[in-house]
Amino acid sequence: MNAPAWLPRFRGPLHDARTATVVGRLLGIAVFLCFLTGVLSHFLQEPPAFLSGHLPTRPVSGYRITQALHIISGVAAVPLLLVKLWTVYPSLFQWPPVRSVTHALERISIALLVAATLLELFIGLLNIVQWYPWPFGFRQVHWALAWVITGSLLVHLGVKAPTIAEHWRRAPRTSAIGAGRPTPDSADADRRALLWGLAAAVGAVTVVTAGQSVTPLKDLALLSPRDPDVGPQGLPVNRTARAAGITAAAVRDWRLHVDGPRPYGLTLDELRSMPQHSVELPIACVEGWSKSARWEGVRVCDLLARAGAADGARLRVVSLQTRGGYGVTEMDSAYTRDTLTLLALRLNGEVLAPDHGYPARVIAPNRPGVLQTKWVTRLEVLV
Ligand SMILES: Nc1nc2c(c(=O)[nH]1)N[C@H]1C(S)=C(S)[C@@H](COP(=O)(O)O)O[C@H]1N2
Ligand SMILES: [Mo]
Repeated sequence: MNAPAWLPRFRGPLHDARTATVVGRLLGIAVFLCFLTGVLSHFLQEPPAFLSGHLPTRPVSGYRITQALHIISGVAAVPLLLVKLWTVYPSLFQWPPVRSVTHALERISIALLVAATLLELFIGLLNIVQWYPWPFGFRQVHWALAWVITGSLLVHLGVKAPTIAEHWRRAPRTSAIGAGRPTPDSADADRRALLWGLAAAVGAVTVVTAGQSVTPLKDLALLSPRDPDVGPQGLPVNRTARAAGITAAAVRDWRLHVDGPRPYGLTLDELRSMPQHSVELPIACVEGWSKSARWEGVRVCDLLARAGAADGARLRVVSLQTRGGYGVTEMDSAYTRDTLTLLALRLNGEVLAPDHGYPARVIAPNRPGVLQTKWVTRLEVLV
């Protein structure tokens, strides 16, 4: 069947399978890295039962690195995806549009793959700039889309496996035959130019975002919404005390309550008279910025032992917060057991600033920033 005359014709040499394979490979690496670091981040935030008690608390800055990689690979995937789509978009106009049931399924899976990936990257980018203009929970949707992408990507790779295999290596030079006619490798120079341009684009977006967690690049972090140096006590703030609805009265009447087999309460002075420990740990936000700091306070394991909790108890942490999410979090036993996990009272040599969680906040090793709960008032031992 001939294609109707109104369909566009494409003659550009880079709308070919070799370019699609080369760019697809690079995109695949970025997506794979993003997927692995994303699964890790999800498990640290919402541990499945089989990981309970086994969450890794070392290296203490592990999450700082993996989440930076997540953001960097996600941002790098944007120019890669755009070039990949540009390379293959002529096949949107293939004729006939549907040849068989298998062909129809393949086209549906690609539509799903493209739509889900565009949406995934888009909401991820908005999350980096802390803009949530939608009514759904970001993390649940980001997680679900990751699996839609995985499924449709596997179908896509399966269908395209023969083409990918055929174009994995550069075609051998065949210029001897058919002089003057385009040969399979006549597009090589164009392709090389495209890939250099793409490398420059990926390099540029990486350099201007990576600085929010890679300190030597911090002056180049033009696209990062947060400067890791700006904020009280040298640390950025995501939610201020005011935004969390922390009132002066609530802070004045503050006591720490520890619920366990032998519940007790402590004033701030009593807490300060317990053995104090000092740790160097980063806040590593899921949005990609991170910053290391020195924290001083009481070990969570000491507080729990005093309440008669069994070694390695799980914990619910309740803050004074009255508005917005993350006021109540749970802490896996891997952290409660760890002597680096503190109920911190001081930051970088000073009493915690109100925006950093005064009077007391949680700080634990290798933990997503979102779970380092501020304005803590109650620790509940879970059984
Ligand atoms: N109670 C409470 N604790 C919280 C938050 C919050 O919104 N409420 N935000 C978390 C997030 S997302 C991060 S990244 C860190 C930021 O800590 P900082 O403001 O001390 O730098 O605090 C965490 N602790
Ligand atoms: Mo965060």
